[in-house]
Amino acid sequence: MSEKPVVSGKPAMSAQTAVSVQTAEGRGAVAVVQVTGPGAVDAVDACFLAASGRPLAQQPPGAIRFGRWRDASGEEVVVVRRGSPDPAVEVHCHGGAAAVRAVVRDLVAQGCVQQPARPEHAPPGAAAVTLDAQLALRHALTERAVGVLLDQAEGALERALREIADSLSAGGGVDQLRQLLDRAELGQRLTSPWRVVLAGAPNVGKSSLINALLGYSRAIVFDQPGTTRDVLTAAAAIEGWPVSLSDTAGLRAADDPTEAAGVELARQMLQQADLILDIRDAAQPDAPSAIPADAPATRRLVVWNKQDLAPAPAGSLSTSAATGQGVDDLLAAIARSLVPHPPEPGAALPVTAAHAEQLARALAAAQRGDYAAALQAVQALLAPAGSD
Ligand SMILES: Nc1nc2c(ncn2[C@@H]2O[C@H](COP(=O)(O)OP(=O)(O)OP(=O)(O)O)[C@@H](O)[C@H]2O)c(=O)[nH]1
Ligand SMILES: [Mg+2]
Repeated sequence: MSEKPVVSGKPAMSAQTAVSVQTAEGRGAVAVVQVTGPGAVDAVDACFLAASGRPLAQQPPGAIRFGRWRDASGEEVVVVRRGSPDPAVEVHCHGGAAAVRAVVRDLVAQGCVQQPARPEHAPPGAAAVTLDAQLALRHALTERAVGVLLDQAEGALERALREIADSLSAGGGVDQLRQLLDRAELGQRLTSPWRVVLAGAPNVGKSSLINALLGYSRAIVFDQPGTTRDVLTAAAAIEGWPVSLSDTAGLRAADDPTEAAGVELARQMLQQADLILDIRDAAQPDAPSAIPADAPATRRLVVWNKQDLAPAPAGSLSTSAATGQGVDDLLAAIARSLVPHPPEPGAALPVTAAHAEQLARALAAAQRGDYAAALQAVQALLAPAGSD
């Protein structure tokens, strides 16, 4: 989750002055960039022209000053001088990504070192993984995701890793590592949703079904095949897990160029899917699956729709988008497919791709009997935040 440090042209100040973006990524009315360390006031003074004309160095701590950023944009900013004994300055600028990047870039050019935002409540000496979880919390997509990330932000992952380190020291730990790695996908999906794609032949009821799953009318439904052309994606929470649901054009060899473009888009969506819902028409039980052979061998659920018109094959997952029958069971099946073993409260899980990679390295080392290398990989995750 950490931002990439910007490389400065100037040598970094000897006692480090750090710049970090305190607000969440994405659009917001205002962003806050914080500068801390001995050179904070000078660095901001080099970039900021107060409306009063008086440099920040001549303002008392606590002063809030309006002015302009000294770059081509001349953007209006508010600067807050904080801190004694430790100097700190906050720059409040427009929330757009470009404005924030420009402010950070200019401060880095003054010798500040860019760092990931450090949450106010990060305990001193907290492991890097705990800080990562606190940062991930800002991007949690659902309340359930918040709950799981909060457990990690309060130390669940850190504690599990310490136990694994103890086991590795005693020549064990493989099963514990494997268990943690099994949850790596879930950890990352708490901040970036699973992609669930509805696909199938034209007219089987994909758009009707996405509307039924979402609980509101998002996609156009029509009784002619070839209705949906573009991919339509909507955010949803299924049993509290963040999911993006995509409706796609009916898969067939289409003559119409617009429809053919839609079918091509649908094929591309299948390549990125975490779960494919292969929608069939219960009234046409002998029709083969329309999912192309080159679709990835990812999770897949066959769903027989229009079960109000004809019985679905015994034991299959079946729905009627028209009456709503089976829709709740389908939601439950999607959740089970994505998260077969929901974590119990307080359970540990890795939250970033970097955690997962490091754990995979540790597991591979432990499996080949190199417990020292495995321990080293785990200890890298346990290093105090900012120590690398
Ligand atoms: N009886 C019945 N009709 C349904 C059901 N689901 C969809 N339909 C009807 O089937 C027709 C096609 O529905 P759509 O949802 O547009 O089908 P689609 O798969 O999105 O079609 P394309 O976008 O053309 O690929 C419409 O007339 C719907 O009202 C169902 O469960 N039962
Ligand atoms: Mg459709």
